[in-house]
Amino acid sequence: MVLQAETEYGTDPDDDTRRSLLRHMLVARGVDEEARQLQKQGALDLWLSCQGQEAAQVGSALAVGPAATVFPSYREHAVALLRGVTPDELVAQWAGRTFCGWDPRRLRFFPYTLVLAAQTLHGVGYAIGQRLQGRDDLVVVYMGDGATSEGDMSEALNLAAVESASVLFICQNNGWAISKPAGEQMRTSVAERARGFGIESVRVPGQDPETVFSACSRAAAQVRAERAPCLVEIPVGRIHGHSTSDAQEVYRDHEDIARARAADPVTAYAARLSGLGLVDTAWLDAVDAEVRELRERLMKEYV
Ligand SMILES: Cc1ncc(C[n+]2csc(CCOP(=O)(O)OP(=O)(O)O)c2C)c(N)n1
Ligand SMILES: [Mg+2]
Repeated sequence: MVLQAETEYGTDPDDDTRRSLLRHMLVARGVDEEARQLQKQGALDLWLSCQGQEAAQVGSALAVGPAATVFPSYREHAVALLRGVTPDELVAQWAGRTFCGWDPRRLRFFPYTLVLAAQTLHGVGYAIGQRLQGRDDLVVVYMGDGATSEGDMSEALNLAAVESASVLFICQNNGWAISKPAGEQMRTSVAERARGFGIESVRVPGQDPETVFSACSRAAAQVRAERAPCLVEIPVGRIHGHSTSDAQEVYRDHEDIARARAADPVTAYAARLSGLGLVDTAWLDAVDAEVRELRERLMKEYV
């Protein structure tokens, strides 16, 4: 069985949730941009931007709720901030000040994992262990398209399927594994591949946080109800290079970069909620002031 098509999702965000989606996206964008600037000034060793992926990250993180335990990859900054990681804690490890920076157990947000796809097995193992202890809270595992080429991912999908682990896999497919296009890594979608392992899956566009929210709410509810894994694949745009050390202009079509920038989910969603009258100038100014303060605090700490 396959999760229902996009138009059939039952769980639409209410107006407060829609404003919350936008606020978290704006905060994530501001912190990400400040971190990029800090890296350019030599204050951070490296930064992997999540710009272009905010709708996928915020939509999914709000949908699964605070009780879920999250195993991220290394680019889930919007998820991290939403879960309560402070901007300083988030940035500290990229300045070599900490190994992680936050309390993974308290926040239910595990450390970033740079060994591609290792977190997929950690997440499945954690879900199986929880069940053995009589708990069955949802486990959410994030990975990129490139990580799905790793053997660990196949092992994790198979193990989750046969053990009926309560895991929601969320693949942000930004079309690239550094300079390797997704089309050169796979012949089917990640969602189709999951079905081959016996895991229900769906592929939803990652530009609109409400679509992502609805799809992930539904998938999370299904994992909780059926105690079996699901996978949501979310195609997203990658606005910047893989990292601050990567000159994407060398290998990536300029029109492709321009398309990703034009499809910026943050500006699009802000314009949409403004157009609908759900946020006004005062609301946007207040969030802007909040973001500016967060950025200034980071600047003072790191420069
Ligand atoms: C096991 C392993 N092999 C190779 C690398 C080097 N590496 C780091 S990021 C990356 C690309 C990952 O692409 P994807 O999973 O699509 O995530 P994205 O960076 O696009 O978010 C590679 C090959 C690594 N970190 N770990
Ligand atoms: Mg990728």
